[in-house]
Amino acid sequence: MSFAPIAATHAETGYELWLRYRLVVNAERLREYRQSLGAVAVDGRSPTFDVVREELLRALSTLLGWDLVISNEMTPKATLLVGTYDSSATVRSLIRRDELSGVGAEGFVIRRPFLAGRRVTVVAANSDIGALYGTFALLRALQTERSLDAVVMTSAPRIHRRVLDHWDNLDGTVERGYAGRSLWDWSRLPAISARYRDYARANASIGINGTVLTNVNANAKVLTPAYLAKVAALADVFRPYGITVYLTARFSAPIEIGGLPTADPLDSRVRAWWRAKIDEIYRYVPDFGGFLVKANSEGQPGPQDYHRSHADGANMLADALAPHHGVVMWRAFVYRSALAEDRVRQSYDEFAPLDGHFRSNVLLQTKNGPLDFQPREPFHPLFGAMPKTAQMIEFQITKEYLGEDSHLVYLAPLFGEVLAADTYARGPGSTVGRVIDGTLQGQRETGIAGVSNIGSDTNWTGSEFNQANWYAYGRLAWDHGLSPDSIADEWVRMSFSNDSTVARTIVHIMLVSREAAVNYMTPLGLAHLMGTNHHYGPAPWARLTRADWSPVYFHRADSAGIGFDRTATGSNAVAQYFRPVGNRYADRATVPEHLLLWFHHVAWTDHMRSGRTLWDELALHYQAGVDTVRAMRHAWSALRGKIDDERFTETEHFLSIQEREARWWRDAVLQYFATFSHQPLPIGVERPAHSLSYYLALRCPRDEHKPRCEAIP
Ligand code: GCV
Repeated sequence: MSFAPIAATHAETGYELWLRYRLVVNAERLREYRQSLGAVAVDGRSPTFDVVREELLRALSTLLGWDLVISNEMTPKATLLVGTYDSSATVRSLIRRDELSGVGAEGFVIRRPFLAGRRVTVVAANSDIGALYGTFALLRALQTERSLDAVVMTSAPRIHRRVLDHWDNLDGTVERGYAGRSLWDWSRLPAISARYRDYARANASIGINGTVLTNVNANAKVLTPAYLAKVAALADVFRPYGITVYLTARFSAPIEIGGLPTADPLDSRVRAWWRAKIDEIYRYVPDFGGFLVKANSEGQPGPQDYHRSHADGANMLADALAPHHGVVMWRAFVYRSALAEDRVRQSYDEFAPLDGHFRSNVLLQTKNGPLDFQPREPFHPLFGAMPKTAQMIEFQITKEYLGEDSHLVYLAPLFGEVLAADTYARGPGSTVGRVIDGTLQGQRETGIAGVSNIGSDTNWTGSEFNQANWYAYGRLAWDHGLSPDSIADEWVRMSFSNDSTVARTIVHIMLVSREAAVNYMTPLGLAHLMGTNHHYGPAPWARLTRADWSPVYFHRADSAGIGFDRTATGSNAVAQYFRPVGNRYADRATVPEHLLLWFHHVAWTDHMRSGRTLWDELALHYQAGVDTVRAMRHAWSALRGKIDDERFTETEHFLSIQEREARWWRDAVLQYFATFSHQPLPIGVERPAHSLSYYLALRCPRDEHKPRCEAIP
């Protein structure tokens, strides 16, 4: 062994993500790691074990500053061993069978037993992919400079399908441009770029095991042979990393590419067409995962076009996929333009009666809340309400409604809040997390989806801090009990530095950021005050022909008050929740104040729990949002010189945009609502810099790739 030269410092582009291996700084840890992990054996042969070797070589040679040699089987000198029960006799001799039996196909154990008088570190699993996940867990511990005593662990994912949904189009754009340009270079595929492998590495490192390559607003062309060859090339790259490929299925594909006159799911020609198409897909991709489908939603075709139900549509595809062990992820995001109704009721009303009608290989994929990825929503009432149906949750990692790239908003608190919410479906403790992981209602198929924020930007996600949301999604998909602060701490230490001041400062900024965004965008249960075509800046005055998409429809401000009455005197959406939850939401005395205006129309002068009037409380929340961003900016400025200039400057710039736009939100929304409330701003709220007419005239043009509004002075 010899010391490798320390890598010359180079500009930080963000490309390495959290797999940013650097020499361990803590001298005591470095000594411990060098003593204990200096000789490595990866005792197994397969493409996945090759990935384990490559990753260990890349990581340990840098973390330890070693010129490392990795042997392909156990040696007398090896102190770190990676293998499976089947691949390695040494694993079998050191790890009891029953220690592994509980971790399933993807879990792993890390142990530090004695072998011939020496302490060794063993990463063991039942499968090669489990060994890879264990390897990444060990590396995470080293990157965060934890003592080796703390790496002993037993870990298994709580949810089976942990999927990224790319809303990527075949022309290289991404739905509304949130994630920049698509990562998939369809014109060059099946030629493979190194980026695809790095994408797979990053996902495997956090346990993501599925990717839906294409937009839910689907294009049937992806199911044609020319595209299937490209899909197969990606699947080949992802396979050793345990990542399964899925596609979106356009329901009208039998007409568009199959030449049939109908796509009626009960028509025998249509069923035969899908069977043949699916058989063909499996010839290209033998381990294809299945389809994600958006049907009869926002203009997408679906079974209702033929007076068939969602179950008829999903089951038709499920039957054709079943012989290949594929699944259908059928989205529950539907709403009709029935103005008299409450849009947030519609998904439940349409799907709850279908419980028990879906095949066992259909997962109903439901957004976290009943509206559409708002900064805060109550959990979706379908969770727990369909005990005979496998239910997936869909989060949005990309920040469609949360300031896209330029606002720093760490989403783990949002994800965690929903997963920990108690549905009461089977009494107290019936959390959304337990519905999704199948333990509450006994589902065998389990899944979670995150709408990807990954594009072709060098730093993948458009901003450094958007990477944290990809990371946090993966970690929570693996274990929804993890805390947002521990995930943030890991991510910061891996991505930036183990310096405790740096870590503490950045973690703090991240942890306050989501509530800040709620406060300056939509506090106290307000929703969808964003401009209707760009979803970026404030437009509470916007009114569309499609009234159920309009801010005015959602906030219902009038001279008496503001908020959507969803109690029995209004749309009665509260009745969709299990009784203790519904009753709690229905009663002004018990509804959580952060959801107040979601469920109630409240007079401007009514008193809140603080003793303040609603108007004053609302105004102070907007001010608190601005103040928090200002404090985030201030905290960030103290990191100058403590982290690299590139990422310091990028974030400093974005935070300045965020502060300016938080003020824009506060001033535009409060001035608009003041035209109803006729109340002055309370003491403590800064006076708006511009008149309401200024904000009304501001244009936020829609740009396909990165929507941005005109700069606010
Ligand atoms: C993919 C919202 C978004 C749409 C998106 C849709 C969906 O309405 O604005 O861009 O379309 O959700 O989730 O299907």
